[in-house]
Amino acid sequence: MFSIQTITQNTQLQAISHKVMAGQRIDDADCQYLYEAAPVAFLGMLANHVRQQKHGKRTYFNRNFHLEPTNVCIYDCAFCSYSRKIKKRSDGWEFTMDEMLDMVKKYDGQPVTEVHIVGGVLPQYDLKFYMDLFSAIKAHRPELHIKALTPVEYHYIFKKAKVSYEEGMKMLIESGLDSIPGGGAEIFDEEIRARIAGGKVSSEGWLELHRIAHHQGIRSNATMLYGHVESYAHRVDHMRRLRDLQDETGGFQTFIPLKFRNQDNELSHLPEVSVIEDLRNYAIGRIYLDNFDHIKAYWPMIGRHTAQLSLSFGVNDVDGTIDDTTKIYSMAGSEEQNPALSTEQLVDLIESASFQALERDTVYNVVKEYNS
Ligand code: V47
Ligand code: SF4
Repeated sequence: MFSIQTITQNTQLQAISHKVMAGQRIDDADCQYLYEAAPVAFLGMLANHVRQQKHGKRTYFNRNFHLEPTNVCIYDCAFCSYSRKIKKRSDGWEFTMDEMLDMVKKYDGQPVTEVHIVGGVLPQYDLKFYMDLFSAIKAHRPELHIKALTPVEYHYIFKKAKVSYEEGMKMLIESGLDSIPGGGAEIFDEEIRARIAGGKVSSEGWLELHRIAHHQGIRSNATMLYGHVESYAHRVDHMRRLRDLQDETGGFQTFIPLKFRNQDNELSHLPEVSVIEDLRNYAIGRIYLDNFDHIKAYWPMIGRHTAQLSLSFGVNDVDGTIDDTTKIYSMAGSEEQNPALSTEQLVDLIESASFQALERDTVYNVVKEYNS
């Protein structure tokens, strides 16, 4: 008969698994211990149990594309392979409003449901620019969900426009902003953040902007950039701050662990962590973040094969079709150099791992159920 004792003789791990099986929350010390001591098979079993309780075999994807206004940036994050510093501006791109609207119009007649807008930070992309952009997109295609910008941009553009976080967020929502992606979180620990995050928005600022967005009625995602100079304790601290805010507002939809990729950036001397560590990290995220409904493997970053494996380690979302519209990860060395998957390919990826595929919109309404 299968039991937890057949997977591990370690009594501390057995005690943690009893808590999880009983639907109890694990604490920070438990989480730290999982990182330090739990074998990947044990974590997979436990995380898969939690995911099956919440979602059964249901696994989501959407039809989306990205708009990246610029890859020039005033900040200088050590892990970023994408940005061209302002001094090397001529190497990068800076799209105009018209160019961006043309990119949106390219999808006319296609059943995409979401545009994800994120890029570098530059003075000309200010609050007014984004208000005009969102309004113009909505005027052209009202049903297209705008998931846009992160606290990195919000902090900068609201400060420049001399408006409070609350006022700025309200103005963007009135212009058409529908939800907020999870970027810019990196690692919240202040010492690590100072080393890698190039002077952008503080951890407190990141959390406060999501809190305000939730209070104003929109949903958001959260990321964690792992596998660089942080320790396990920093990952636990990061997830604890997210779990606390989620207890307060309930506004987060999805947690997205992002694996540090080491090509062409200031941290290129660091090796990337193993696939085993990726799977352990997804599983621990699922087990610890008991108040997050969804855990996403972002396939353009982690690669489609690891994304498929992750479905047995607590993950229940693989992001979307993308249509080769993002450069962040190919420039950082991901195996996905021209990220684009058709819905058929995404469904096959999910079904061949023995899960059920569902197309969703950004806020997890089901668009289509597949039962091949
Ligand atoms: O904040 C940048 C990360 C993030 C590297 O909410 C890197 O649905 C690894 O947040 N190695 C932006 N990661 C992307 C993002 C995102 C992506 C997909 C879906 C959603 C969502 C959000 O990309 C940045 C940073 O943490 N990043 N460079 C790198 N070299
Ligand atoms: Fe700029 Fe974002 Fe790259 Fe940091 S991660 S340098 S804020 S584009």
